Amino acid sequence: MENSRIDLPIGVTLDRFIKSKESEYPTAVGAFSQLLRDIALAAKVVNRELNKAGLIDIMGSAGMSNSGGDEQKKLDLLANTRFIRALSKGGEVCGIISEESESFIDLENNGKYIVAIDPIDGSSNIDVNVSVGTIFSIYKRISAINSPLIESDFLQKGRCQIAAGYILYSTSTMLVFSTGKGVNGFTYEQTLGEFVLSNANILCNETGNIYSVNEGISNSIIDVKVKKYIQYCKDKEYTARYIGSLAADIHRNLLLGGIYLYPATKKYPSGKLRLMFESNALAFVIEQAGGKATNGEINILDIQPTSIHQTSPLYIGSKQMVDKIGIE
Ligand code: AHM
Ligand code: MG
Repeated sequence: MENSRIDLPIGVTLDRFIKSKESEYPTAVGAFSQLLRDIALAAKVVNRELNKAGLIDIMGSAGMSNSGGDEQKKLDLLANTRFIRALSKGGEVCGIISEESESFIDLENNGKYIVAIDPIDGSSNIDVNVSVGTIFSIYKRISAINSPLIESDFLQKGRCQIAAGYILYSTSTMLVFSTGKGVNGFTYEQTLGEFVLSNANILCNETGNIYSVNEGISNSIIDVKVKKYIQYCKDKEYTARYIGSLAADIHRNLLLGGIYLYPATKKYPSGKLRLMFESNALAFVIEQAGGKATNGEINILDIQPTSIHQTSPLYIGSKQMVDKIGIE
């Protein structure tokens, strides 16, 4: 893994960080930087809205479901609007897919980038004041500019991501992302209105003693080797930690070492989590930090997506722990 060491001090703003790293970005330096800024701006807006939960009428169900059949919360829709608006304005992004939208959005411009976004992940936690996240992936457009976008612009392997990350709305709000050269975390400083570098060059421990799985699904896990692995975690007296908010669960395990599992179950025979909106971005970040993510058979980043909303089992975290699942 190429992991460019940062010479910038903790506390440097995201903007300065982006400027200082521009020479490392793949192409179209200015546009890519602006895209990251747009994501950060939308994150600030969503953070502001989330902080009002409980004070104004933005909690609870919107009375609709998304294409995966999940109930949409008011804040799911609000965050979706905020991110799409922020990404549409600059012209850097030509197409967007969102967990909250049925099909892809063609912005009909000459932008070079495609964004996949889960605007609020773990939204069932909003109403009880528990951490939620935003998860995003950035790809390069494949089709020629000046032509309509096609599905293959979006159905790219996770390996093709040029950047990915998440925003965690929690004790503090953090933006953690990778542009393919290591992982850096920025904490939102409310009074300055700036994300500042707080966790430089995050590395995931090779192993750990935290396992994160919804134990309620234990009896309906299809893959026997996963059942055995969970039993192994118990035999070893590992610590069980599960928030039910993916970015938060991954973030903890990224910092402390651990594994997150969402296997195929009788209810979700191909897994619950969305490859394009959740698993790919987090797999990219974890791999850049030295960890690993698989679907139990192959690396998440090597799965060829066949539909925008497809799901997959997900085993992600410290490399040795993920590898252990495959060993009977
Ligand atoms: P969502 O995208 O509808 O919010 O669902 C995804 C969430 C993840 O954040 C979390 O890890 C998982 O679903 C929890 O699922 P479960 O409640 O089945 O354990
Ligand atoms: Mg989600």
